[in-house]
Amino acid sequence: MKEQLEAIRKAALEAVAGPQATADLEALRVKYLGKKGELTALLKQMGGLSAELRPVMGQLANEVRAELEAAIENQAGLLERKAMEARLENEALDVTIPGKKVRMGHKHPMYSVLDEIKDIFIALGFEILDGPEVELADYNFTKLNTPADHPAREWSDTFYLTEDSNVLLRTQTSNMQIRAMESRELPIRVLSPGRVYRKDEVDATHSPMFHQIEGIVVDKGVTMGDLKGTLNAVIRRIYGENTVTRFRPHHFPFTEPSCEMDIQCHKCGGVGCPTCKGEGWIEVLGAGMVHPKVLQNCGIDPEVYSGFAFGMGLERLALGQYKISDMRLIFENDVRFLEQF
Ligand code: 2NM
Repeated sequence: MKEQLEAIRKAALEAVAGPQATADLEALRVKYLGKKGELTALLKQMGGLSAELRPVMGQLANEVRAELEAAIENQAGLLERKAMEARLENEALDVTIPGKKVRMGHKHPMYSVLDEIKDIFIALGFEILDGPEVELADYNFTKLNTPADHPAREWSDTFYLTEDSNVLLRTQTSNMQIRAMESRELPIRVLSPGRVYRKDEVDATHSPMFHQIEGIVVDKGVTMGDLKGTLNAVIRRIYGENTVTRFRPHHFPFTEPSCEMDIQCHKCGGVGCPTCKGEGWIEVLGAGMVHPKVLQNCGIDPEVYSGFAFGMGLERLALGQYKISDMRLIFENDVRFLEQF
């Protein structure tokens, strides 16, 4: 029995150092130490030994088992470390490889112009208000003194969202002026820029979606003088302190009196050139004193309060500012175009 045990010890220890895969090592463990393993088989024969020999062989068998178990564990640890090293090598990251360059965008030129204008009005004490683009006809038209039979409410001009013409895409941002007058404590100074929608065909100067900047001031004793002073100050900030301006009479349903504001062409000094289409003047905005009916519609007493309001197109402003000849370029978002600003 001693020889058999020694033989198993020698063969097994040699064998266990061989396997490069855990499965092979496990097979060896089963072969020697498993229920039907070689060492186990020998242990089962112990019963047949003499009383003197049994403890001696028993001790030797236990030594062999312990040695074998230690050798298997040792080899398993070795395989594990090798596997980890291989993984580390495979999954290694070269942190010195230059990264992929992220292409940074920048603000759209039209929004640069808008931000500049917002800053000018904020400095004058205006609040900036956002509002819904899907609006009730009441807020887009009726309360603005534009009743149901007014030509501005034609189906051919406005995107209506319901058959009864009560819900629509706003055609101007004045809806926010109305909401501000209705909900805020007076006095108010509000600027509301945003998208507006009209059923226009696309060409160099028209788009069914464009941006307006409208503003309103309501307080006791506001006059046409405040309107002219404020708008002159703003326009000179935008176009230069020496800009010459003029106000022409006009008509809007929501203001009375109403006017349009022109700047003298900065290219030709008013003589007439392609930039001003020979006029010498360039129209920049519409304005007027808020109609007493509009104030009344918002629960404001026109005998106590008065106000002025104005509106200008942001695209036209941006086109002029950046000398862009076609409005479509503003909306196409071709990077080759936008990169230039
Ligand atoms: C314009 C021109 C003139 C305007 C009027 C109002 C309100 F709400 F007070 F009635 N908001 N915006 C207005 C006045 C808009 O756009 C060319």
